[in-house]
Amino acid sequence: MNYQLNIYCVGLILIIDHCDKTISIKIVYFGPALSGKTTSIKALFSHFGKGKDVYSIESTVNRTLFFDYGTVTFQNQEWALKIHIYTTTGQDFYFVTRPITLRAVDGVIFVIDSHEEVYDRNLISWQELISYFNENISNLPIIIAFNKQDLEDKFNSIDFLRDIEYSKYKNIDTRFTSAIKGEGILDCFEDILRLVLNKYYDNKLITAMN
Ligand SMILES: Nc1nc2c(ncn2[C@@H]2O[C@H](COP(=O)(O)OP(=O)(O)OP(=O)(O)O)[C@@H](O)[C@H]2O)c(=O)[nH]1
Ligand SMILES: [Mg+2]
Repeated sequence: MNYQLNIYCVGLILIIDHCDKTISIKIVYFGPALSGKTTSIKALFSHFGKGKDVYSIESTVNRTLFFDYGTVTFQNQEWALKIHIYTTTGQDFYFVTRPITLRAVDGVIFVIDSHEEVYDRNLISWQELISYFNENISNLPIIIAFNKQDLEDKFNSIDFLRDIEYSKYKNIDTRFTSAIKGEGILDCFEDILRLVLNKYYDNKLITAMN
């Protein structure tokens, strides 16, 4: 058994493996159908020169059936930080897969479709996301990525933040992205890592292990 320690923290899991000297965290891209989750993960992996390392379970028309998945590892002399990255499917036919993919998540990038015609789909998807966490949602690290910024007919991000009562959430931030152009994707990823790691640092869970 490799894992010497699992830390359970308001429904979230950070796994520190002292044998392998690896810290593993899990990030999930969540959001409504066709908002750009798969495009975002692919753009992220392209940034790291790992474009071929995203594994997708998808239909013949390139819609995500279950999830996309890939890992990125950052290594210093002693420790490795291994980040497991998933996307959920936006298709409601397969919605039962979404809570499964979200299990033990450390941080969520909520990918918004900024096209004004689909505003409500984003709200419904947000409501679904928070329904999986109950009261623990207010501490969950979340980056809201207003994707498709290259479109002309976008809704106002402020309206969305007002409608979800953004100020209720403690570990949240926003970004503007255009996944199709690869813009803002790396910033989004850095931001979610910062929120996740700060959270554990604040709880003194990381230093307590040394
Ligand atoms: N204009 C524009 N189109 C985008 C952007 N990101 C994604 N798309 C397009 O939106 C469509 C859906 O993109 P996907 O990445 O498959 O979306 P998804 O959220 O993974 O979709 P599902 O997994 O089926 O829910 C594709 O045609 C993409 O090319 C963007 O930033 N701008
Ligand atoms: Mg997809």
